[in-house]
Amino acid sequence: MSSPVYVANCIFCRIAHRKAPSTSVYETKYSYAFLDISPLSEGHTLVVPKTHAEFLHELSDEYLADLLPVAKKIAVGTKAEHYNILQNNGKEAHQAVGHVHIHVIPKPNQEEGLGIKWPAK
Ligand code: IU
Repeated sequence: MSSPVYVANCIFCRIAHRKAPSTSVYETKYSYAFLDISPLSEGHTLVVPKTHAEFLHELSDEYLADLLPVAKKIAVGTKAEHYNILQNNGKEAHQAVGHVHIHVIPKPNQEEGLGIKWPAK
């Protein structure tokens, strides 16, 4: 495993290294998943690599390879039948936070909701 890059003024570096608060959902050696502070739906989760990279193409394959399986695990854990997986790169693509992150956005049944219980098992 290559040494993780930690950028002290990056909020997602701080969250991934537990130096800023977040609601933890799941983690692996390479990735950290936490609830979005401004969720678009119940269970809206972000998956970030535990090393700093602003854009997807700047992230090493080692870290990149872990992100999608984690996003899948989160999506399955929500038990949502329908969901969005989103990942933005650059301001023109609506990236607001300059640290790679994958959005997992469950689409709950409007009547029943999801009743999500984190952390994911
Ligand atoms: P975007 O893909 O960069 O546009 O998404 C950034 C997301 O990060 C957005 O949904 C914010 O609500 C979320 N977020 C967060 O969960 N915690 C934070 O401290 C900050 C942003 I700053």
